[in-house]
Amino acid sequence: MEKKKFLEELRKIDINGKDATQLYNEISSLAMKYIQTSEKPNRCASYLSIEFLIGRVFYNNLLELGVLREVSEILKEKGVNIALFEEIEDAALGNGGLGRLAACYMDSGAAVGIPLYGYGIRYKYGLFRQKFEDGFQKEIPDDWQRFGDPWSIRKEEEKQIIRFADMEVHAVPYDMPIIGKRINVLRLYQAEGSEEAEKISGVLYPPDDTEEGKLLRIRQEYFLSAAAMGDIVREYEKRHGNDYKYFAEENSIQLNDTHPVFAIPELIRVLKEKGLSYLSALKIAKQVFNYTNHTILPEALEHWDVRLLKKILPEISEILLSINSSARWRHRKEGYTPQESAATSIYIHSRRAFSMANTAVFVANKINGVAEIHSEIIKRNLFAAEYAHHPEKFENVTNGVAQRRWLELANPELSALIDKQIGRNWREHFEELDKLNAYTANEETLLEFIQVKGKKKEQLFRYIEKTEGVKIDGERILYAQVKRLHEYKRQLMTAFALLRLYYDLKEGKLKDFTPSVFLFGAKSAPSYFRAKGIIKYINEIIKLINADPETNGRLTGVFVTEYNVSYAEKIVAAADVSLQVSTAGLEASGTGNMKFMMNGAVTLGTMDGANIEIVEKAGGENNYIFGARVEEIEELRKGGYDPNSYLKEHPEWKKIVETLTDGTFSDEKMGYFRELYDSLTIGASWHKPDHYFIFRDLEEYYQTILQSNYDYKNRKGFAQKQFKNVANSFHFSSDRSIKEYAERIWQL
Ligand code: 26V
Repeated sequence: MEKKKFLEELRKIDINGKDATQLYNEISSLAMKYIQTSEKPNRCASYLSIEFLIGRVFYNNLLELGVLREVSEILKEKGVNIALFEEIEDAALGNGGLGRLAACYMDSGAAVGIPLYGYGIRYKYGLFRQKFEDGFQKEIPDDWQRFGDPWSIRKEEEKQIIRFADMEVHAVPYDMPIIGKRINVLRLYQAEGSEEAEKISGVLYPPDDTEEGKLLRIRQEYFLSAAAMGDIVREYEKRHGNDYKYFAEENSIQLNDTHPVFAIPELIRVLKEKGLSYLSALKIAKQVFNYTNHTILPEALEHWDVRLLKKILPEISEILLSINSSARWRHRKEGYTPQESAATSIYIHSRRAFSMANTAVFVANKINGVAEIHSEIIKRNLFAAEYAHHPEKFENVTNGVAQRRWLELANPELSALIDKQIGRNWREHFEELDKLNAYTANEETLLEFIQVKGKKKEQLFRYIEKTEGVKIDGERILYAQVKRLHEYKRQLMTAFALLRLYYDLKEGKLKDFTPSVFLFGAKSAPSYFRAKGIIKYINEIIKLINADPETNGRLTGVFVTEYNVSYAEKIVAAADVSLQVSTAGLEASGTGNMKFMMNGAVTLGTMDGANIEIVEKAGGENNYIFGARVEEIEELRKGGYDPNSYLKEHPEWKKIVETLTDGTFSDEKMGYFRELYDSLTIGASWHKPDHYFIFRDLEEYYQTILQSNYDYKNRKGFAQKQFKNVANSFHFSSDRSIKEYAERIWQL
């Protein structure tokens, strides 16, 4: 980029009479003029994902271009505070970890100079925006495009036609530059052509509880897959015409979970259309595709009904059946037992449906989990049959996060402190953070760290006061649990612990309690009844606590509204304690845990996902681990777990849990709380009572919170634990992850 020229042009911008949106568009468009994407080499990797949770690009892009400071200064001269653009809402084209991971990986690919090209969907409406009414979640459509989209370029000339049996749809690419050592491209497709067509890129995860909803999901997944395959094949043909023998050499395609798995039959379909035999096409597919699994929760593993598929994608359905036959044939040849055959089957007779995960597992060259424990679990349980015969296909790549967004941008104050000790190189070489270990006992460094933490908390508390109307003052220890709302993440367990703190404080049982703030942030899927009940319940508890003058000043709860990437940047920088309390074995990795660690929060959590690696790197003595390990959970699941007898033996917890039904709190007769109570004590739908083992871990959780609270009294000692987490977070850079993908999976 010609930095000087850009800055000169920027100086000329007339700000008079322009509002934030106009200025934002003008400055962004100006920057775009100076961005030249890198040449795409013959050999590169493609990353297919149904979600890309980019967050706000304005500051990040200026940072990556190396002009953020200058732009801020020039604007200041003109009387504009660069923070003005925080008014511009970020596009949430994703809903959680999987989507944010895709965004961090794009960032890192560019930063370390790997040719990595993203393919996704340009949803008109991203994940809903959240409001609370009386403590109930309300969803508002996320019309992000109303601010303009200056960071993308519509590529009309590269539009393609995607064919369904009953309709044709135009896939129009919008290219977003991803800036780093290289400038890569994230290509998001918009569906056009008719009102029906437009629905395909209408909204992220449309409800799939009706047949129409399921069809729309299938259309979305196929739309993304077919557009991406069309693009990759077309690029290839520019170089080699109809000779496909170099295709596998030049392409690696990463399937981010199963949503883009239709890319497999689609590539085979296209190659057949070009004249290759089915078997040669399958052979190519087996070399180019790789699959990342991001969850083992059965309800999230996709199965598509053959009847629905036949209706709108008959050829794809036929090819899936052929792949199923190929798999059966090979399994026989390789001696899979009947049980193993059944477990790996692509077409599942009893459900009359295709297993998208098994399709990916059969075809993929490499299959990976996203943290060590998760990769072990998929080898041992979910994909055990395939692992028994093909251990060489399995890899682990532990997730990572982009330190440029999650440390440099989110926490300039801590970044400055790090720069002072070890220089600025960590932005590109995060392993250098290790050098901070030389300062973890340095009194002056710790005092500065405490100051930075205090400042970030103060900034967050002022922001919360403005946006949520909750006033928090004075020295507080800040506990944070921010993530999607799901039962397995056990926000409900935190709610119980919080209520217990409140009662114990009132009863004078907690003498030396350091004033604390419990912060929640989470969106619930709109149709997830129990998750919505948990939100309401937490909000009720918070209302009770915050209104009580007796505990006020010692305990505060806050459930931030509209938790998103930008809010996360503020929270991870401020938190003292990162709550990561999923049932062991169920959180594939977590990435929030890494963001908190980088910013000097200790992890208070279970031995699950990447928590295990965090503790391994930063030391058990610098974190707070509690609860059943995965082996114990697996044992309990086999039988012998009785949540009701636990409640009988622990009246103090019984009292707390019964606030769900004894009238302490009201869900306005909507039945939410009763249903939650029943799910814990009787079981509901296909789940046993307390399916996520809250009562097994509750008391230990509570004691661990109290321990951390007590330890915080020694502020310097606690800061040392926190700073050790910063110093040892270097393993969790997505630069490291993406290099592992490049070396071990893409052979780039
Ligand atoms: C499934 C569904 C089902 C339909 C409704 C919407 C929805 C949304 C997401 C999913 C599965 C997503 C899987 C996922 O996000 N996994 C997360 O991936 C992170 C990145 O690897 C990882 O850190 C988290 O532990 C894991 O939960």
